[in-house]
Amino acid sequence: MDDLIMMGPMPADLTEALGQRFAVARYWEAPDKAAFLADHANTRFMVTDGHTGCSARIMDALPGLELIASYGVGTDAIDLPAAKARGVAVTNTPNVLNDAVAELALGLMLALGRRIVEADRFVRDGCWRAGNFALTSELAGATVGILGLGRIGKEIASRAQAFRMNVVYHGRRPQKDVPFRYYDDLTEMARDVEWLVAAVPGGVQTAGLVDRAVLEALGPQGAIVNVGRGSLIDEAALVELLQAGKLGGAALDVFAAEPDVPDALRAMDNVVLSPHQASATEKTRRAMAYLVFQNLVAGQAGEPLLTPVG
Ligand code: NAP
Ligand code: 8YV
Repeated sequence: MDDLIMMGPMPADLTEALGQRFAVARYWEAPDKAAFLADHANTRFMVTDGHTGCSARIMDALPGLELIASYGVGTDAIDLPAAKARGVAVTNTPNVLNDAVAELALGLMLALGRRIVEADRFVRDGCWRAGNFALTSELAGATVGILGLGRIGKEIASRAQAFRMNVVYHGRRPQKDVPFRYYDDLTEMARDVEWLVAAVPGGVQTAGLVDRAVLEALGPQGAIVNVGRGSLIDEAALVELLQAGKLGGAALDVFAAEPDVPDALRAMDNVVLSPHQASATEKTRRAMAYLVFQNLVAGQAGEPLLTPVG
């Protein structure tokens, strides 16, 4: 049996399937990481996820490594240049999670705009008898700016259209055959929209893309939704502007230092918080697990990988 390093816990069905095909070694459980890596230096296969990734340092300790299969589409936690330089292939799980992530993005928008979380608390706490809940705002007729009109961004856009929203977008370049207005300047787009939904990858290139100027441009009537990565947003500026009433609201599935979420965000009613669960439905996680497995099987057999990165 080939060895396989599992960097962190994986779903039970994937763990079981991998266990039937590989001798699985569990990195996260090893008390002495250096000794673990030395013991498995010739391992050819690794499974990791979007949080744990794989650093160049770990790759250096595993000269036999051939394939890193990641359970997730975002690869910002994997040092891709290091993998390329060492001839290590990387796979991820694109497309199979688009629906689930787009659904959560719309769910967060509805929750924030219609104040669904607060309204639930209002009823549970017995406040209703004392008077009606505050008026809220609807999505229909509002403009949403998609930051990152990629696989997931496009699914968010089509759902926003179904809600009768006007869709615009920003990316590094305009796309052909897309019926939405393109903004080459993110701050300018933020000024023109009520909703800004971020669905771009994390990593150094996008760190702090949603900066103070973008959030200020969004303004007191605007709201930010983030299903991309926490690193995209200047979180300190976000907190400060929300507290000062200079930004209308935020609905966040991802955070700069998750699972730690700033107390200030947890204290605000105009903030909806979600524990990085956009892809976490039974159906989607099964499909992601299957793709990870298929990539590893292909790699083991020397066949073309199903979803190589780059
Ligand atoms: P994708 O198809 O590659 O789309 C990414 C989009 O971001 C592209 O349209 C790209 O457009 C744009 N983009 C990239 N760099 C940019 C930059 N510097 N400035 C502006 N736009 C930029 O990726 P995807 O499959 O939709 O996934 C997107 C991300 O969602 C993932 O990388 C991951 O971080 C996140 N995600 C989160 C969850 C969750 O659980 N919350 C689940 C899945 C994915 P241009 O190339 O035209 O710039
Ligand atoms: C997962 C994600 O939460 O695909 C991604 O990029 O962020 C999510 O689908 C993660 O990769 C699983 O750990």
